[in-house]
Amino acid sequence: MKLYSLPLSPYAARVRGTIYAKDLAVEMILPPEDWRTSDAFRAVNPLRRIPVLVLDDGTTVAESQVIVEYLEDAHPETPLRPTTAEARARVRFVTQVAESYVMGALMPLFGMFDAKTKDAGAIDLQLAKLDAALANLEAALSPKGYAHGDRLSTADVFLAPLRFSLDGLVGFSGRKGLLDRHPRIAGYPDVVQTDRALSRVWSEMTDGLRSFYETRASAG
Ligand SMILES: N[C@@H](CCC(=O)N[C@@H](CS)C(=O)NCC(=O)O)C(=O)O
Repeated sequence: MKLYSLPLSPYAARVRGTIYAKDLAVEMILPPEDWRTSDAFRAVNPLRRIPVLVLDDGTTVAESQVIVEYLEDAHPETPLRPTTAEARARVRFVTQVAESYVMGALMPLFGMFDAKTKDAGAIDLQLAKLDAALANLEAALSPKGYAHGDRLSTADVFLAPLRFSLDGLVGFSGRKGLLDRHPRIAGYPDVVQTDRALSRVWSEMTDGLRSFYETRASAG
């Protein structure tokens, strides 16, 4: 298998976390330079988004949540879903809050803070939306340790890249108090550092962020 991946993409990072946790042999590949516009990449993923998993027979699987679920179905030997239906529902609830509400509020903020003319009112509204989403995520997390219970689950492979991106926003925007009301989310990097798969993803995203800033600096 091959994975079209970008080091800093929180979506690709979820899939890499799943692959590392399961010790799967997957070659990581960068998309072609013109992936956003090329017809060749559109043939790989009509949505023209990263990540995309390419199976050994050439079949492609796109969208990070779909890929994580596919890997879980196809490679259940190291399960990242708990065993009971109730526990699975709780894990899926964490991933749903993280994806639909937190990521939905977080990602536009990078563009808003990066804009030449910043709209302070719109930024404050979006930050309030993010804070409300973070409060919901905070309430959904286990009091300590992994996102759900005491072992790695699909919720963690979503949460670790999300948590990295939150640090990224703090660095990018200078809003240092972003996580003050959310101690479980704030402390989650300690859990990441104890886990082989999550810490590897965190380190790759750190390298990706460094390259991002270097490229920006050299572009002036
Ligand atoms: N819902 C998609 C989102 C993936 C996504 O938006 N990836 C970004 C890279 S981080 C992308 O491909 N953006 C398109 C672009 O930059 O043109 C998923 O979960 O895989």
